[in-house]
Parts: sequence; structure tokens; C-alpha cells
Amino acid sequence: MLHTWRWFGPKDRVSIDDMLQAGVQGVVTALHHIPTGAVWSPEEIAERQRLVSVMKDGGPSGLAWDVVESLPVSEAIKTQTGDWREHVANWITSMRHLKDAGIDVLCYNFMPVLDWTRTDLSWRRPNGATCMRFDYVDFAAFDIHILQRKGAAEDFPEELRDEAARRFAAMDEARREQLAGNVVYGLPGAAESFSLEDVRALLDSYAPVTDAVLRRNFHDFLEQVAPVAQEIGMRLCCHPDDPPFGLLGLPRVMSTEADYAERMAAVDLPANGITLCSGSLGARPDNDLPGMMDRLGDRVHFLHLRNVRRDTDAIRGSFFEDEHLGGQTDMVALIAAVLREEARRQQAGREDAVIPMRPDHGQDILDDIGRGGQPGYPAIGRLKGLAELRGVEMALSHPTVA
Ligand code: DNO
Repeated sequence: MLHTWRWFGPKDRVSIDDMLQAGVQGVVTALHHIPTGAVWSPEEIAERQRLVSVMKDGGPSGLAWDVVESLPVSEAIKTQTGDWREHVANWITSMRHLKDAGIDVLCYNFMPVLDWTRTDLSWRRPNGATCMRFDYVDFAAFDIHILQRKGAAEDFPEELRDEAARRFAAMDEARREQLAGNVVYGLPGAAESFSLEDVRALLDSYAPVTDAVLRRNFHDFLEQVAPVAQEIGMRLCCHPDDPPFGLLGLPRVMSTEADYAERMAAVDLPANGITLCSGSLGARPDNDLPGMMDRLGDRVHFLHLRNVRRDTDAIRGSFFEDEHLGGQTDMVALIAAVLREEARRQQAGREDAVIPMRPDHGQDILDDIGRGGQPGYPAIGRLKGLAELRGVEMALSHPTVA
């Protein structure tokens, strides 16, 4: 695996020097300041590459921008409304500019309205570390009582609805504000930050977009972008829904192995690939991550390795972000499956035999606590995650084991 690390650009408190000291080999970044739907110019791309290539003292970092995460897909494209055709054309132009700059892997997602969703950004663990959590009762309290979405109550079983009402009644104003902020104001990397009013308007615009319509719009998008990607040698990799089940009555089409397989079959080209995110997918008990790597590995162009622990075995439920080797995904088995895939690619002489991986998220530990870094992206928590994942990889590849 190529050990990469997400960098949010010059505003990120975790520097290029920090990454190097964490043992990182490549960088994942995006031009977050460019509005969704607009073209990423060659100049902007070159400037980000320059920033990645230098250390604080001006010396060379030896690092390069290896993976784009994400080139956002606009709501207009997902709903096929407004300027969507122009947005697709711009998306393709940006992809061409990125490839011209030597970048081969491009991650995106097709989640309506909200990118990843959490209710708690610093949930305390017994050892004093903090992590992110998605609490389904809090989420229902948000949906029914804060957002007051039409029809929200009917989307939850009665028991959960009652629990959410009690939970909401017990929250003070500050917690209600915080909860709304966590859900809609945008987590790191999300292309957009919304007010409650914006979200209500967007939800209205999705009223005609059923799962079937979103799927069709997704396939239309793929039919336009994937052949170009194939022709120029760009590897597209769609990130799964996070969490991988329906929220706010919105359609969801990238949550399971069947979803992944269907999206890939829709445009059956190697360039039309996936990001295997063990943390997002792992929030559902029916997603078998090592099995998915074995079965879909051929088109896995990017790996997000992280782990979650679910409160229940229900498809929709609460979970928290556990340590990389904790949680319910068997990380050793998953990495073993990745190594098998890399060996297959090597044998086949594929140029992409080494798959880029990033230690996704991390708990806030030691000096991360109170540092005010990006939620989910602490320096030390990720360094620990990367070190553990690297250790597993090295052990599994050692001649006395393999
Ligand atoms: C969260 C991330 C997501 C991801 C996008 C990919 O930490 O994994 O925001 O970057 O969904 O398009």
C-alpha cells in the first residue's frame, strides 16, 4: 500500500513536516476553496502541488499530491436540474487538468446534500481520548424536533421516536445548537456548509428524486465521465455513503456491496472504480469488508482504513469511531485481502499494483486534545492509526509469515 494522508491545504494545522514525521509517503488533498461546479484551473492545481512539495524550511518534502479527495459532484448533477450539464463538463475539464498535472486517482461521492454525518465530534472514551460518534437517537431528535422535517417522525419506529422526544426535551439550548451544527454546518472536506433553511430547501428539491432516480442520474454521470477517465488514464473511485443507510428521507445508492457492484457494472470500465472505506461501510453489519476486498478488489483504487463499533446489529443504528485495530472490522483480515489483491496486480503487470491507502480519521489523544484541529483528523491519533496499519502490513508481508 502507498501510505497517504489527508491534508486540507495551507489552513490545515497539521503541516507537511508533521506528515513526514508520521511516516507518510503521499498526500491526499483537494481545492476546497473552489466553489462546487467550477473548474479547477491548472494554476490552482500547480500551486497546491508546490505547497505539498516543500517543508517549513523551504527544503523539498519529497511528497506529491497523489490522490484527489474530493472533486465534488454538485447537487445539480445529482438531481439533474439547473446547470447540471455545465457542471459535468466542468468536472471533466477539472479531471483533465488534474491528469495533466500527473495525478492519477480521483475520489468523489454521490451522497445527496450531506457528505459524512456525525452527531458528536468529541465523544469521550473511558481512557480520556475522544472520537466521533453517530447517535441514531440524537439524529432522530435533530430530524424531528430541530430540523422539523415534514414526515420525519414516520421514518422512525415508535420506540425510537419516543426516545428521541425524551432526549430532545433533556437537551439544553447549547447542545441543540451543537447537534445542529455537527449535522448540517459541514464536517472537514464537505463541499458545502448549510443553514437549517438551506437544508429544508435542498430536501424539497430532492422530493422527486427516489433511489431509482438517483441511481439513473449517477449512471448518466458515469457514462459521461468514466470513458474520458479511461481514455486519459485517471482512476475514479466513488466513496460510499457515510453512514451507509438513509437519512432525512433522502435517497442513498452507495451503501452496500450490491450497490458498489451495480455502479461498476453500469459502466464496465476499469477507470470506474471505488474507494473502499472500511469505516463508512463498517457501520452496517451486513458489509463484510475483507470479503468485499476479495470480490471487488480489482477496481478498488483507494482505501480508507478505519474502524467503527456499532451499538446494535440493526442496519440503521448508532456507532462510534473506534481505534484502527479495534472496532468490528477485522483489520488484519482486510489488510491480508489488500495484499492478495496487490500480489494479483503485480502478477498481471498492472501499473496500479500499489494501492493508495490513508489511515482514515483518528481519535484525539495526547496533545490532540484541546488543540482545535479538524474534527476526525488529529495529528497524533492518525499517526497512531497509520503506525498500527503499517505494522500489520509489514508483519503480513514478512517472509517468515507469508
Ligand atoms: C470523511 C471523508 C469524506 C470523503 C468524501 C469523499 O472523513 O471520508 O468526506 O472525503 O465523502 O468524496
